[in-house]
Amino acid sequence: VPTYDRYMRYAEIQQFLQQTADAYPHLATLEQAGKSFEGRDMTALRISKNGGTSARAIFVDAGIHAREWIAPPVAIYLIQQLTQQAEANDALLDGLDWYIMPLVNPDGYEYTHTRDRFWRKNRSTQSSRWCPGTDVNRNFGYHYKQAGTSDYPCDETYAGPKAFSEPEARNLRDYILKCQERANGNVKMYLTLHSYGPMILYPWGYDFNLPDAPDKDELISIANEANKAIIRAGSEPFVVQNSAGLYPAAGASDDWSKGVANIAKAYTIELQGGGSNGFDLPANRILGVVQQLFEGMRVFAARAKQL
Ligand code: 0X9
Ligand code: ZN
Repeated sequence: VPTYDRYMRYAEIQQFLQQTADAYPHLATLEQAGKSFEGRDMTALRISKNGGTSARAIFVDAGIHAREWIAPPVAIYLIQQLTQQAEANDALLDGLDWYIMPLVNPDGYEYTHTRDRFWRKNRSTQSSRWCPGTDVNRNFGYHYKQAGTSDYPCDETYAGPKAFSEPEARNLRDYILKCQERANGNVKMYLTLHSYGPMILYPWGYDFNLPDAPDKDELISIANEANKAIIRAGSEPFVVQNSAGLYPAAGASDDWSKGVANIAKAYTIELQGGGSNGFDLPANRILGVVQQLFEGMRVFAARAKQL
């Protein structure tokens, strides 16, 4: 049973995923996407009523950035709702498969619990032993390093020595592609959970002055509808905007998912901020946020089915 009155550690999250797969074998399958730089498992759950053969699928991940602690609980609550409350939430499971990876960057996440609460990157030492860490969300191979990234290992947005140099980015890439292949291209939505906003960002984000995505209106309409449901659940409004409007940043997982993995609707959800610098939302806010976001998930699910 996960807890929402404090932030769980990596081992507890792993245990929850394993226990869910054990308790709901007809619904949830544990999938290993590979290991992080320091050797931790990158674990996902496939949640499906049909053994992964539903008409459409959604991919959700969280924890690309280590310090954004509110993101993994949103993915975990979603998993809990889809399994423990499968009947009540049948609308989210009927004709729809879910691939959910709640902690993409376990090394960085553990480091934020033990050493530095505001660490962002992974813990890779391939480029520098003095300044470890590459920004996993600058390491994807789509318009790599075109804008908003750094060549200096000591920087927070260091893009790494080359595209997909980091095991976390590589494993996430390979796992998304594997899901997309098994689903015959029917993974239609990618939601990557970050903080802090609240914002819902849609592509593209890899440079200044980019052309609009061809499906911009539909991207916005889906995000607006999800936003309404989240607000109705008691949240302050999310700002729906183009991700380059926040700031241009290339090599992020959202643009790659849309541009390369063929996932039509890709969003970076910047969850509610709090605490002294925005990334430290007090633990007594977790439950409210995960419940509010789940109301948005209902909308993303319904719209994904129509794509
Ligand atoms: O900078 C990022 O990676 C994301 N913001 S965060 O504060 N969570 O670090 C925004 C990424 C938006 N997507 C693209 N620019 N492609
Ligand atoms: Zn982030």
